[in-house]
Amino acid sequence: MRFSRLLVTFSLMMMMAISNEPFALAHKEEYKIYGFPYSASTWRVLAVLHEKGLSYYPITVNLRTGEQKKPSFLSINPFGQVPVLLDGHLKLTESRAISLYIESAHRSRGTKLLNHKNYKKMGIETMWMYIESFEFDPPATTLTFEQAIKPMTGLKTDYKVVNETEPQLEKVLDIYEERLKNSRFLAGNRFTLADLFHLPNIEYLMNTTTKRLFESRPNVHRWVAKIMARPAWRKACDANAWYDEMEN
Ligand SMILES: N[C@@H](CCC(=O)N[C@@H](CS)C(=O)NCC(=O)O)C(=O)O
Ligand SMILES: *[C@@H]1O[C@H](CO)[C@@H](O)[C@H](O)[C@H]1NC(C)=O
Ligand SMILES: *[C@@H]1O[C@H](CO)[C@@H](O)[C@H](O)[C@H]1NC(C)=O
Repeated sequence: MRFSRLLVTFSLMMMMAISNEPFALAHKEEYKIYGFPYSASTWRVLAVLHEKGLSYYPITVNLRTGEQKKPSFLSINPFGQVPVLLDGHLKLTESRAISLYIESAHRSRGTKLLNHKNYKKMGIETMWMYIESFEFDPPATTLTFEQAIKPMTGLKTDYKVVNETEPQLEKVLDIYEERLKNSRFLAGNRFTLADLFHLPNIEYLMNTTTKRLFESRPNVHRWVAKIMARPAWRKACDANAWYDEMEN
């Protein structure tokens, strides 16, 4: 009796040591995600969850009916935006912060999306994450909004804005083209959060004429093809996968 209890305790300790995170398998309802299956920022977080092999509990906030601006949702995120992550009593907004949180909480699980142990590598990775946020995202989001989001909601694309914004994106892509000559991914030879953060806008932009800016740069093109093909990404931006998860 005592021996078997000891054995159970020992096995549990071993499991925790191996997984480096207590109760890693009991996460089924651990993460609740308020999101929308056509929302680029929601996809960013879902990509991380799929890379890590974590399931999640999806809560749909219908952006098409303006649910995100209703008092019930504003009490969850006063900015009226998705995604929002709930981990027990912890609530986080901002898709990149949520991504970093999940990656840090499950560093040894699934795809390792950052170098937590090497502060120099981490520095480079953080730098590329911020380059995405401050250099790539502003023009990319404008181009996505004009050419992909507006038409979906019955609004007209402003081609003057598109024409003015594309050169800003080109400047960034020229720098990426140089970087990717000598590096398989932006922060080095491994896929990291820095690459992943680009995917939501790229997914939309590859359906627009802006696609040519990516395709005319061979190293950028190779990188885009490689990151877009990741199974975790294909699942993240598949609306059916969101609804399937709701049924589980
Ligand atoms: N910086 C935020 C942006 C979130 C965001 O823009 N979410 C969009 C969907 S992709 C949204 O909720 N839009 C609804 C609205 O603003 O009314 C993040 O990365 O999470
Ligand atoms: C945008 O640029 C294209 C290609 O140069 C041009 O044909 C078009 O007239 C421009 N549109 C606007 C509204 O400036
Ligand atoms: C891009 O276009 C394809 C083919 O029309 C479609 O299946 C896909 O959902 C589109 N992707 C986005 C992000 O709109």
